[in-house]
Amino acid sequence: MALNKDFLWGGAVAAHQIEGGWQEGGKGISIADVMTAGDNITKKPRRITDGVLPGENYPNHEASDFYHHYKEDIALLAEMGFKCFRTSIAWTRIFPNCDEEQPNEEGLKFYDNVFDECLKYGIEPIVTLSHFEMPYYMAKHYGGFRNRKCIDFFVKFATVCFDRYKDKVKYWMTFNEINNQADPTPHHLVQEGAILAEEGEDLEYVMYQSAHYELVASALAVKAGHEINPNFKIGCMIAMCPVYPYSCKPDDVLAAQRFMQGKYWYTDVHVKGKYPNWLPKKFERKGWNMDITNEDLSILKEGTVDYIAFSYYMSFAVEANEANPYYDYLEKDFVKNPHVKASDWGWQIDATGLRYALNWFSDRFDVPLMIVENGFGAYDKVEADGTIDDSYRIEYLSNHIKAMIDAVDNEGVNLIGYTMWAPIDIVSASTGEMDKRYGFVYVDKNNAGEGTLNRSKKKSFHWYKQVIATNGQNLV
Ligand code: BGP
Repeated sequence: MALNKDFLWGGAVAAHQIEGGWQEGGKGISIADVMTAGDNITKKPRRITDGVLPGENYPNHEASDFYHHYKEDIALLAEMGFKCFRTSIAWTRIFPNCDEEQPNEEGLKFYDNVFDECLKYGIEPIVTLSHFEMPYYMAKHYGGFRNRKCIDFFVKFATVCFDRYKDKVKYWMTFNEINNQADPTPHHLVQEGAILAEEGEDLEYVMYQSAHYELVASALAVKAGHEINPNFKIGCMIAMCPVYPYSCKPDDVLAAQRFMQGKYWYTDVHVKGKYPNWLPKKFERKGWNMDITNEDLSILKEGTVDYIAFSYYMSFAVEANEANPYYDYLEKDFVKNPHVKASDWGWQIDATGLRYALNWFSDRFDVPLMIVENGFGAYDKVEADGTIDDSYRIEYLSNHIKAMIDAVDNEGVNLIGYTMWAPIDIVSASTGEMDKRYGFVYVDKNNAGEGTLNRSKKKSFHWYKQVIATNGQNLV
């Protein structure tokens, strides 16, 4: 058997993409609640509005209504044999604005119910503390993580959760895909740092400064968590899209290496507790006066994570570009990789890249790894008899699981779990669409928000059930 018998098979979602109930149980407005729906066909992007405005379509307000369907949904996960279920705790259910003295009991109770329901079936809850759903109030009134004060708000939120669920949850992660902001577009900054970009700001500087505060907040949370329960496993969460050189031209190879540095330095800080050498050099070159104190540097050292959780969907390729002489990480320098196909959303499909990613982490960091997202967003068709043949999803997942098993079996990668994204159809984070589906379970709701919210099983539901039952041996 390549995989350990305790291997954590499961699936992953995020509160804002599945729960709905945006105003229930005393919940506050999160940054996801002010993001409108986009559309892949017309290429309409999501917009961030100044508060919740009348007449706009905010898909996360209802999402898949897990808030009212969680029992039914968790029963379906149990039917597939899930060993674990990754979700996030919506920060605004616990601290609706971020700066309240006391947490919101009704919000805490909701997650007690969800975790109890999982535990009833022997499903281990795995929890992300912050998954693109920071309080809107924090972004608006404090400037999000560009403000050092927000470290305290996060640590308080984390500590309340650790304390409350210390006997129910063992695996935690702090900030989802903290490194998505490597290319600091306003959209990325809002999702990762809850920063509303201001006119004329140097977004790159703002990103590095606020990412530093987030990393300090994460380290403080790790320390606090270990004090509350020494058995906790608290990880970071990294979006891993390996960057390949477009050719073997030395400058392309260097560009790819520098892009990997630009996208993955966050992992160094989380795991090794220190900045890689190239970063202080960059700050110097830019002439930035960074607020990084000696005390911060000690905190980073003391609050290193127990494991690396990462998402993997696709790989990128880059060509050296004279207009980018320092090889700063900018997504506009990416080129299409002619050797791989792409999804309808242009995400390059590359199972070998997952094996590469596992080896890349394994060579650099001596901590366990967990794949906490991997999946295939696609348009699904419901046949007249109600069945859904999503063989393309099975093909994507089985190729990736095969690559993952090869990395464990052949290269000895220390991998403890795999939670595919996302077992139940939910709102897409990047486009706000319902029709970009990942699930084994279909949710009857479309981009326009129409549908019964009824759940039904796709072909992949039965496939994943036997993948788990055979511990990954039977992938066909
Ligand atoms: C990751 C996010 C998830 C999820 C996933 C798929 O970046 O952590 O929240 O949404 O990507 O992306 P999308 O929903 O845009 O298809």
